[in-house]
Amino acid sequence: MRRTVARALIRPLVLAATLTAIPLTGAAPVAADSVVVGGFPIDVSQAPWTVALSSRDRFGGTRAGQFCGGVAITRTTVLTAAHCLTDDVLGAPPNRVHDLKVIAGRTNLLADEGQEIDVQEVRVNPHYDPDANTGDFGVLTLAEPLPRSSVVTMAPEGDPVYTPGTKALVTGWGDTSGGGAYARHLHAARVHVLADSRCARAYPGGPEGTYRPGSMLCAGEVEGGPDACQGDSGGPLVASGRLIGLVSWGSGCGRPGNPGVYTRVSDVLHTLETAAAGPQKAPGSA
Ligand code: 4AZ
Repeated sequence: MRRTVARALIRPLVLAATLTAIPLTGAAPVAADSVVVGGFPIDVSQAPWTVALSSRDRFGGTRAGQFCGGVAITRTTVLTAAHCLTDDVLGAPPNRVHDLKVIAGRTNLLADEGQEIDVQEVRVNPHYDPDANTGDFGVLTLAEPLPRSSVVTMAPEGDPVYTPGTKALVTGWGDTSGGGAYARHLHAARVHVLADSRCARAYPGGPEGTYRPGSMLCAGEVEGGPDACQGDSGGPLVASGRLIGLVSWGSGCGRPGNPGVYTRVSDVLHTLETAAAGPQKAPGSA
């Protein structure tokens, strides 16, 4: 299977975490790619908005329960991918995962630094379509505030940082090899915003998935190399200090011709603003 969306991607991580004593000899490799996902280790102080989503109950303690990434958009609000919050990934609805936490300010998952904060409320984008992978975001409300310095601004529609060619940084604790080597140390990869036509060509539909420019953003390197990978989902893509994407899906990791697909943050903003405004009355209605 080549299309690496939520179910295919996160499931092996769940198995690896919960069945550590059972050899997975019969299991297919997470990804057949031999491509190295060309990132580099960084300190969380360089990207302090990057948080880890954790449940030790669900994913075991060897990597502090990390299973997805997230990003702080206010002191008590974290965005992540909707697909990180599905039964398929969690093995239960998110409100039944009682030790769901956000880990902030920690570079090495097994270190003591930073904070572990309980998630008080989980809201999945009501327009999320798990089959099309459109609208792939959810909103977590934290029980305690993060430091002000952890918050990143969301880039609004029309911001020039969405222009193809813009340099951006993606951060996370996901697979660093394309073969299931989940990091303990935070990593980053430098990528460029790519034209929608690149992802439209790579993901025209069928088994590879369909790229939808309205709610998705295309980023990577045309020649392959640096890319997000399994376990980075929900984490931030930031350009000029502004959030433009959340790691969402792609085919493999770092493959030439298969860029990373991100949730488009201007579309997240639009959805959140529309929801905040409440239901609109139809023109002419009482
Ligand atoms: C994932 O499952 C994932 N190379 C994220 C990004 C990409 C593939 C998989 C794109 O978290």
